[in-house]
Amino acid sequence: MFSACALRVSPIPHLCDVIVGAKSLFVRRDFVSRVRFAEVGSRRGRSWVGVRAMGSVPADFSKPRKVVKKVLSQAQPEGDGATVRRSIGRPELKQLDPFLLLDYFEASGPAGFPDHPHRGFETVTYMLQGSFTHEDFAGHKGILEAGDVQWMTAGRGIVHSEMPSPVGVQRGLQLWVNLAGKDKMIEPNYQELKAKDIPRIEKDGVEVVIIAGESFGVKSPVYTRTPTMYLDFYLQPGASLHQAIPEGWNAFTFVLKGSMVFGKEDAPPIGPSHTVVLSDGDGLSAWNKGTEPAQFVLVGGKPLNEPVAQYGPFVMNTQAQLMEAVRDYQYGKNGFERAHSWRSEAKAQSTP
Ligand code: FJE
Ligand code: FE
Repeated sequence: MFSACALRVSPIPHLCDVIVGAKSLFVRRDFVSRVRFAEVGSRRGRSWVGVRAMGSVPADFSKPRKVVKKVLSQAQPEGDGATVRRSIGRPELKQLDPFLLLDYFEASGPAGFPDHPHRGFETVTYMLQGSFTHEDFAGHKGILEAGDVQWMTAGRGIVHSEMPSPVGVQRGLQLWVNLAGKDKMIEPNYQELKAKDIPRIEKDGVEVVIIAGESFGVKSPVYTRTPTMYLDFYLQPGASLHQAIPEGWNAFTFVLKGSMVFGKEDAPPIGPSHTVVLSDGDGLSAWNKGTEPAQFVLVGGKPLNEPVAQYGPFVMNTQAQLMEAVRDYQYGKNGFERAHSWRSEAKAQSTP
């Protein structure tokens, strides 16, 4: 009963013309991206056109994003006995404004990131497996479990300890999002979300965890001072997706499991631990053409277009501000007042 239809991009923005035989109708372009068949009929003398949506037809992004760079991350030691696969932040991917770093971390046994400072940016920690204890010099502490997110705005200064549980295997991602100059010296702040508070949508073989931004019409409750999107996608073999990404934002993907095809259907598949930097455009199409389920994160953000002066965990705009940050930390000033009288419980336990 359903018959193949022709599509014509209409001169009316956001609409497409679906043509079936001699009849046609206008539908929203984002809907048309999934139209495969339409139907024409008549009832009580009135004719009508019906369309059927399908999940696997390439989206009609007017400017689809493509792969412009592909980089493999090897495991490297970091912190105290932990291992990271560094995506953004490695020499070939020094900065992708507003992102400074993405580490996929793995730890088993006693390992972690003991007492250290931050100023001028945000750290976003997303646990994939196991659990992780954190505590800071202002008395804020807690445990992150699989699926939980901690969105920490370091602002003018945080000193903290981040210690994966010594029991079992801990895996997760830590993203560093830069702050605009006007926000670098704000009071520190935490947004902590348990897995159950983070929207998770499943549709047509695609599951997405919406850490920040919007997907499938659902928004994350996280406030991103630097406009950011952060999505964790799971695709069954044969599944595909079309995700809008604001034009002008920088965006990249990092593959965690399986293999993914990005940008165009005949592009080569990308395997685990690869970072893919995307060209500009209005959206990303992605396909799992493999035989295993695939997982990848998609991260995008509005560039700050400001100079970046970085010395390890201090990220400012100028060299002078950077030297001030190091001095403030050394002398316990301007937000680092408690830096030296404080020692984490984790550290106190391991060094009497
Ligand atoms: C840091 C070295 C570090 N990646 N992934 C120098 F290891 C760190 C640091 C981390 C980190 C922490 C977690 Cl929980 C996960 C990470 C680096 O803490 F901040 C500096 N400056
Ligand atoms: Fe830290």
